[in-house]
Parts: sequence; structure tokens; C-alpha cells
Amino acid sequence: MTPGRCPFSVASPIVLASGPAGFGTELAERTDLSAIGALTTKTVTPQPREGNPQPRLVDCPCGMINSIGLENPGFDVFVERCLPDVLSLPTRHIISVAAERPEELARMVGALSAIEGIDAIEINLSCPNVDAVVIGSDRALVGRFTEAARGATERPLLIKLPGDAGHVVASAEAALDAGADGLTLINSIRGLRIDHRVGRPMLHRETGGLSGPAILPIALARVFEARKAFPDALIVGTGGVTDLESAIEMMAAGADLVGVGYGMMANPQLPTQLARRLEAWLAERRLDSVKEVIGVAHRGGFDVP
Ligand code: RRO
Repeated sequence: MTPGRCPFSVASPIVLASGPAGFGTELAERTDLSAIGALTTKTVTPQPREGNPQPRLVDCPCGMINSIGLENPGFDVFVERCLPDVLSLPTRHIISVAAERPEELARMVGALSAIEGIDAIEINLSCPNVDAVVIGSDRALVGRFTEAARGATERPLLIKLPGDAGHVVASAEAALDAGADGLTLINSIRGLRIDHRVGRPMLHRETGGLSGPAILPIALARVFEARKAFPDALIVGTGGVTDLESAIEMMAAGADLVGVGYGMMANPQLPTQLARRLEAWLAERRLDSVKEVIGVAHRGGFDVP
């Protein structure tokens, strides 16, 4: 199927969000990736990064906070040693990259552009675990980074923006004006937990990114606002989707594709289960296509007898 504005066909609108699935190879041993729409790889950066010191994961009611800190082997090692395995996985491949400078971003995107089998490139401008300014919160920076990436590839380009920093529709407009094909909304939301017994932050880095059902309403609002402002943009809605109902909500808000991240950490089978349940639900409701669901909240909802 080709949901909404997606430039390539997918087995399902359910996709794996960047992060928890890593580069997908371990997950592939435990679940059928051909049933899901796409795998988005963990973000890679120009240089290798060790990530933040432990502890860097903490539970929350309705979610968790991570401060992984962009741990990755670096772009060159990723391309040489990991990417061939990623591209052999039986699903669509969205490769996530981040950089501190537009020139570095252009180098990575240009190199990816020359490799067959990459279906889209996601530019992560919204990692909450960096000391520098979150690029996605500043529309001028979003424009500059998107322009650099656009100049280096003709592949579908997604810009991943934060849900909680700056004016998301303004940043989205800057990305689309600079030539992005679509938006991934949203990243995790900056959060904090304190160990009440000792009165200190529970994560070594203090704050981190909150994900899980706790952020679903925030993600829905950003997707809804972006869909209203940009009827033709491809939107990947990510944030707190853990069941069929929340996946339908995300599509109704305007998402063409629905990213699952947190939900697959507890249950690696969740994305394939969701893909199956969505298909069964569409058949049960006698909906011919997911296009009838995507953005339905902007069109007065379903005709419910
Ligand atoms: O690695 C991380 O700390 C991280 C990244 Br790159 C991101 O985009 N979102 C997140 O919650 N954690």
C-alpha cells in the first residue's frame, strides 16, 4: 500500500521509530520485519560517540526517560560494517543521521545518496540529549540544515523535529520551504526524575527524553497542527503509540506513517501485532484504504451510524 503522501509503497503504515530498534538486525531475529512498513535506524553522527555515562534509562508512570546521548559507531563505520546488514532486512529502510554542522550533514547525506536500497533519509534535528541548542527549535537553523541535506540528495528527506522546543509549525515550514519531503513528529520530550530518598536526579545527565504513552497527546497535537498547516507534506507521527487505538488516533490526526519506539522495547512483537490489528480493523470497518483514516479528524471524522 502507499499511505497518504508516502513516496514509496509499504507493507503497513506502522514503522519502527529511530532508537530502540538500533540497526534492526537483533530485532529481525525475533520478529517478522516484512510485516511492518519501514525500519528507521538509530541516529548516526559523523564521528563515533560513546553516549552518556550510566544510569541513562529511568522508568516513569506511562513511559520512560532516556539519556543515551547519541551512542553510535560513527558514520564511516556504520556505512562499512552495519549498513549492508540493515539493507538486507526485508522492509523499507529509513536511515537517521544527525550532525552539528550543515557541511557534515551534507557529506553524510551525499554518501547515503549513492547507496542503493535506502528509501528515505531522516535528519534528526531534535535529540534532547545534547548540550548544544536543539537545532529543530530554531527555524533559521532548520532551514540551513535542511538546505544542506537537500543539496546532497534527491532521495526522500524527512526532518525530525522536537515536540516541545520552539514553534513546531514554524520549524516545519522552514524544513519544507528548504525542500524537505516530510516531517517526523515528534522526538522524546525533555524530562527529569529525582530520587526522592536522596534528592538527586536519577539520570547521570540529569535530564533526558521522555517517551511512551505520557507523550501521546503532545505528539497528536503537533501532528494535527502540522497536517492542518501542510496538507501535502508526508508526516511520520511518532510518540506514545502502543496500541491499535493510539495508532488510529495518530493517523486520524494526519500521520501518513506511524512510528513505534517505546512500545517495542517492552514487546518487540508490538509493531507486527499493530500492523496486523490495523489491517483487521480496516477490513472490519469496511474501509478500502488507510487514506480514509489519515487526517480524518480534519474532515469531521468517520461516518458512524
Ligand atoms: O541517543 C539519544 O539520546 C536520543 C536521540 Br539521538 C533521540 O533522537 N531521541 C532520544 O530520546 N534519545
